[in-house]
Amino acid sequence: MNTERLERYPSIPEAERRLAEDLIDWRGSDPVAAFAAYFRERKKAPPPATALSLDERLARYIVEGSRDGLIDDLNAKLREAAPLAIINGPLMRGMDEVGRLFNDNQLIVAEVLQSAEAMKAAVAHLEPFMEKAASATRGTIVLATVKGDVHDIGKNLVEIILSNNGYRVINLGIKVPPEELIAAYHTHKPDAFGLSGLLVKSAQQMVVTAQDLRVAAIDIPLFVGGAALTKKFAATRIAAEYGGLTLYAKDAMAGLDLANQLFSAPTRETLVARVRREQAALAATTSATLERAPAAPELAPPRPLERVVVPAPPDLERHVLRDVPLIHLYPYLNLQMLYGKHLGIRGLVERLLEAGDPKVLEVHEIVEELKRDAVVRGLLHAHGAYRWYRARAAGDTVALFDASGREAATFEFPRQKDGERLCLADYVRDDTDDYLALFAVTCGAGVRELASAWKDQGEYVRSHALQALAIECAEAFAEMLHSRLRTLWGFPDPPELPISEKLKAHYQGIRVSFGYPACPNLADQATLFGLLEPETFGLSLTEGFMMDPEASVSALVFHHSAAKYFKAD
Ligand code: B1M
Repeated sequence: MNTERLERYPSIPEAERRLAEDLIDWRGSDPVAAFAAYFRERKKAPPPATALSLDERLARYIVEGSRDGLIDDLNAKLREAAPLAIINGPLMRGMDEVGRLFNDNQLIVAEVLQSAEAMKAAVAHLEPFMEKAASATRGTIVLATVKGDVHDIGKNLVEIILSNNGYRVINLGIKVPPEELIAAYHTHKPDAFGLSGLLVKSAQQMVVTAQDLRVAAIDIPLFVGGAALTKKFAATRIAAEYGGLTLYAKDAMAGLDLANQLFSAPTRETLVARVRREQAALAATTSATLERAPAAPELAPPRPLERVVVPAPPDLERHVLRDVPLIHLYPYLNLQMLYGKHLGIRGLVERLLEAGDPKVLEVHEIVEELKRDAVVRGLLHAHGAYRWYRARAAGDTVALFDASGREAATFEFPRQKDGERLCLADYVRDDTDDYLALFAVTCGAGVRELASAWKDQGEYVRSHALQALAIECAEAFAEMLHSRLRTLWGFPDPPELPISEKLKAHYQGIRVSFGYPACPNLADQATLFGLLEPETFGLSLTEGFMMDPEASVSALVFHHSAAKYFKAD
């Protein structure tokens, strides 16, 4: 099926959309009859390209992410306009329309990337005709993932979106220390910085970076984004340390929208005033909350948990799994994350797939092809290690002992300040030997390099989808391995339990990862790495306790039947 021929949702007439949705959601007295009657009569009438002006056709190629006829029409346009006028004219109008349709929930991330591919192809065709001096930039932005962080997928999406909307983007990559940013400032004279990071620790590194940039007397606008970053943190912690304007962007398109407002004179002042006003308000509420912070409540004693029978693991050896077949991981893929969070499908993915929703089928086609390629061409490699340790709790601490009985490590876990006052140590016996399993898995080997190569070749959809597939394969590997450990540990899931229920954690025991709310101390990753030595299969830890490559997961596995997921703070 050539997805490029699929008509774009926005260009389907309103009446036809309603008839189709009535059918899918079974609305109205007889949606089938209504649908059939209409289409029996209707002549397919999207405005044929010939009915459109040359400029309208050029903009539509971008909106539809189609390159069919694009080059011919560009050559026709070159006979009447300069390359720069074409880029800043119909082509950029197309990208602006893409931004509007995305914000109006009519286009998804995957489609925006297809439009960016068409834009890249168009600009690449026009470049040879442009005077060397001619440049089409709305502004220059230096983009980087902060020191200690290897987060790439978010930053790369930002680069693709900005660079195909008229911005010159200098992508410094990952683990970028402040001094390198300062050097890039003097080299490239950018109009703004864009900092990215995945973890809370990276948000804290953004504060340090902002301080260092101010000391270096740099005050160009500073965009910040990242999964664990919040608008409040950006306002009260980063902006407070930076001399220039700090702008929080929740996603790439929000980043584009802010940049467009910032770099065009009519909207700049309004934006700056609005951002400063919002940040002042956030800072005010934060300090008020701090002043009002109630005195710590009298802590109720934690409710002792039932002492369960300790299941014995098969051994205490270190197990290394190399090149686990991807087809063993694929059934554990969380499609809601892969198709929804990463590729932009809005709604329940499983249900939309069953209903044959055209957009989800388009994404399904892309993902299925990539999954096949990953197996056939060895694009992804799944490696991991796991090991059980004898364990014993003491208060909020759990000590691990190796096979010779020597203490191998201790973990101190936070206890909830109120409510059930839970602590992970409660799930380990303190009166007799118990066991804990640890593992670390990765599917990221070579992904950054390959995704970057595809991105540079303008294959944006496959580049982003590859990083997303690697990430979700790492999560799938964790899910599959956890299931296998339960079986080996003697409490297998009921054979009839579907994977979809496992993805909802409907099994005995829990799997927690350092950095998550029950065990937020990321530095414990170093202890885990000391025990499992994942470096032997190419998985290392940065100075920020982030795992490199990016598509990696580490975890502790508890067997206690009363164990549940909770927030410690
Ligand atoms: Co995990 N993870 N994760 N994770 N993960 C978080 C971030 C977490 C908040 C979950 C939680 O606690 N509930 C938590 C961090 C908490 C903390 O900091 N302490 C967490 C943790 C702890 C971890 C691990 C440490 C767990 C472990 O294994 N021990 C581990 C670390 C991995 C490593 O070290 N390599 C880990 C692993 C992973 C996966 C690999 C499985 C996976 C991918 C991570 C990734 O994206 N690289 C993952 C995921 C998917 C998440 C969540 C669920 C989603 C993150 C996401 O959306 N990524 C996240 C929880 C959550 O946020 N709901 C969580 C997709 C990416 C495209 O979005 O990075 O936000 P994002 O980038 C966006 C915007 O931020 C913005 O635009 C981008 C594109 O739209 N933006 C900018 C970013 N930079 C910008 C710069 C700009 C403008 C806009 O400049 C102009």
